[in-house]
Amino acid sequence: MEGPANLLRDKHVEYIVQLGKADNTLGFHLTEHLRLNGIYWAVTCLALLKRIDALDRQQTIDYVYSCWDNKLGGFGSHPNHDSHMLSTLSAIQVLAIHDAIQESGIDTDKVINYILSLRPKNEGFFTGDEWGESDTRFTYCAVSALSLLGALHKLDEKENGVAIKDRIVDWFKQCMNFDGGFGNNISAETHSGQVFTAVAALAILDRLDIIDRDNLSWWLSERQVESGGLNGRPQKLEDVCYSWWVLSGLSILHRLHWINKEKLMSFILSSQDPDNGGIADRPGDVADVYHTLFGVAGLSMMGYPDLEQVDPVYCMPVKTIERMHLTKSYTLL
Ligand code: GRG
Repeated sequence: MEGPANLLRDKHVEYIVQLGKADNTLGFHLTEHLRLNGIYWAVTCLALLKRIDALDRQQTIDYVYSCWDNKLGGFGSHPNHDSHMLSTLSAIQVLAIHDAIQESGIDTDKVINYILSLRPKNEGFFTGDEWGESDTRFTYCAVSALSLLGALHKLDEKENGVAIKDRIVDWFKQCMNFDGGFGNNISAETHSGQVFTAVAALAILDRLDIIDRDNLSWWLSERQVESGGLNGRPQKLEDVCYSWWVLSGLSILHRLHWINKEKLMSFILSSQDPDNGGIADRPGDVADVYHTLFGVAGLSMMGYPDLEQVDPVYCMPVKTIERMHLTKSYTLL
């Protein structure tokens, strides 16, 4: 495979920093709805590259605060955008990485209540916003954000005699397929992105017992194709982002060694842009910050030298999760 043999750290840092400065481009304005997610991908990636200082800490915290709706309690992806579960988790993650949840000035009780308000009565799933779409992604976001906010005990509360936590576990059980994996809803096809959300949420809830580890890990390890890259489901193209969605699940299930690490590392490194920095979905494509984070996070899980270790449950630096005393069981290479 052609392409750089080593991680182009400085190029990736420069690439991420210049993204924040390109605010006079059409692309910048067209991606407002993803801005807070983008900041989470950028900050986490810089932290894993040990260069978190490349983006100004105070400016980042102020921007996150400006996305907070102090009436509703959630975060939109940009100031004056509607609150959403995805941007709310990204906001909390960025603040947590900067150890700034308290310092930011947000009222965490309001955020917790916003998240809890997105679970329909007597259900075990959370919606993305008030319009009611359900997806395992949003349930993971709720569980992860509540845990980062120290509010997981809220899920012990009972509703009609059943603890909310048990309803969530039961819902994931219903989303489980014959191959051991999970789709985005009940009866939906297994997809490795959704597998991450289920495995990581169940890890946070200490309920991995409902998973058949060998069956699911077999399905996950079958995602590696000839090029060394991983796909998200059978018969699909390989993509660098699955280096995160697949490896995180294998790591939490203690089966990370079921992947050919050398071939996957080489696939990720070949997907770097040697001129302008950043990592693309596959070699020769255009780089973006999403694939840059998940490529670097994959390398970190596989023990690439001189990277911060990434926590496979939260997709945040291990040292942040250890500081918050939230570490779960997993293996890294
Ligand atoms: C904190 C890491 C983190 C995540 C928050 C947003 C979220 C929770 C999880 C997303 C999980 C997910 C569904 C990831 C997959 C995204 C993806 C690349 C989807 C592509 O789907 P298709 O059908 O592509 O377009 P394939 O590769 O299947 O052809």
